[in-house]
Amino acid sequence: MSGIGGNLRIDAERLWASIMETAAIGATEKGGIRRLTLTDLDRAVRDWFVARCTEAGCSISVDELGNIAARRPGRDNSLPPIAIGSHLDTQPTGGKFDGVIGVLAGLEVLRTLNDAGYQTHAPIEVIDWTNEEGSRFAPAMLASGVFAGAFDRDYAYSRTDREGLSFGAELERIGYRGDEICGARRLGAFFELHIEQGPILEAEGKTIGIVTGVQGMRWYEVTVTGMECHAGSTPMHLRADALVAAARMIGAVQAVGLAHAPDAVATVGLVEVRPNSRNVIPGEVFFTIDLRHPDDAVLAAMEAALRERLEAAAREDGVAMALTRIWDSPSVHFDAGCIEAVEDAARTLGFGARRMVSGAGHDAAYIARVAPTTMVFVPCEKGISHNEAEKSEPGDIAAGADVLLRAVLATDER
Ligand code: HGY
Ligand code: MN
Ligand code: MN
Ligand code: MN
Repeated sequence: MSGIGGNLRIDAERLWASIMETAAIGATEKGGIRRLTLTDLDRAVRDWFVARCTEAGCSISVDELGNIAARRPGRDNSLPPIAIGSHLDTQPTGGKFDGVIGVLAGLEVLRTLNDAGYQTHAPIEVIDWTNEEGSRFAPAMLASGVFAGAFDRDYAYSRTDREGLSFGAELERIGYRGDEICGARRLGAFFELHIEQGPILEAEGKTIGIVTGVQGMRWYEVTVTGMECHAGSTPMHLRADALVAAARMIGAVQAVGLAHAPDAVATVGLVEVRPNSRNVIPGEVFFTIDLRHPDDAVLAAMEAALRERLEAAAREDGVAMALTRIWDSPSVHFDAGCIEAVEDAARTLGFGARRMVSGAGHDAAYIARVAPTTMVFVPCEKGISHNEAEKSEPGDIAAGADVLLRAVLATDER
């Protein structure tokens, strides 16, 4: 890349300070963040983001899914914007960096361009995608999925949390239901900076992950129905214990994951026992399953094996079992041109880098359907994420943001 663009570097301290500022919104005692989608804390961090981008001279648009786009004009505003983004919602025991660094690195790119008086050819947009985590409202990446045409608006609005509150009502309540049609605008390219959320970069001593794609992911819901009965007066051979059956099924989920390891992963993360009383034999258990694998055909085989095992367990334990797939996000391959821009930037800036597939899901997985897309990973300590102890170094995050800046400017110049 020619000219001053090649010499621009982000302000690492300012970026770190913005990350620590947002970490205070929903801070937990253990040093993490609890900032679930469409809660008052999500509204607070959105308000913070809109205020900072407005101060940076951006125009703000909010679409009907609550996706916020902060736009910095370029020389030719008829061109589709080059977008940078990620998410500001977190897991219940989330960390300071998951999603946040992708949005705030975008803000830092805008600030750096402003400081340098650098005018890009195309407009630049920084986007906060609603409900990436999928913890409160399943599935994950819901709003970037609507933007990419994977879901329709009303399906997203209809999704409810475990208290029965709907996505649409909560979006309205926090005041972020915009009127722009979600997905109506074209993006020229999309770049997402994210912590790796795995151990590879740290183990190899690399600073930058050049992300070539995202593995396939499927989510399921299981309801096991037995018979509530008295814990004291019901003989063991007369029971239809939903929790004992569910426990065997959960063991089967792990067995399916292990059978296709090391590339497969299988997780049961949410379990509800009803009536959840210590002297009642559980009559019903609800639990979720998260299956992932880089190869969609293997993912399909894992699903078939899972279904067979759960049905056999239900028969043997004399309970009913309903297994519903609620989400299927096929594996994704990112754009070769964007990948090269990231690879060239890491090489020019002298950072150790390697190509890799993402184990975690990201908004980029859906945006890749509608725009040339890729991701930049930076290490996190011991690969720990979705955990309040999540940690990433200021130097690594700054390196990722500089690679992002350079890749965006190189794409803008093409
Ligand atoms: O589930 C995921 O991989 C993402 O963190 N939502
Ligand atoms: Mn994330
Ligand atoms: Mn996450
Ligand atoms: Mn994610």
